[in-house]
Amino acid sequence: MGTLDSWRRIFETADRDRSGKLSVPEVIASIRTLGFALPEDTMVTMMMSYDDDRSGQLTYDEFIRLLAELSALTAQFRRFDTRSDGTATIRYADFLSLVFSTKA
Ligand SMILES: [Ca+2]
Repeated sequence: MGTLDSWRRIFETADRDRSGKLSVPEVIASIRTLGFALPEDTMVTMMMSYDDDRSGQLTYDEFIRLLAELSALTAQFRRFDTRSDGTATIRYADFLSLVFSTKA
């Protein structure tokens, strides 16, 4: 995932009702469209952690920060998911390094 332009396009595509914010179903549909195969409750948990004003919806900035961290964490996880089966064995120290390295 790359330029601000493409992120703007992803947001506008996700914002089906053109409200300027993304609801839970809009976020879930968008993340799935981007190729992340995640259970709904996982996506809701991720979404809520970026919903800074507790509005139940994500602004553009909140959504982009969520996508950036999701992409970064996924890339890090894949280094440990050596069989590409969605599971990994990871040492505690490596786990902490992984999580903290994506906080920008
Ligand atoms: Ca919307």
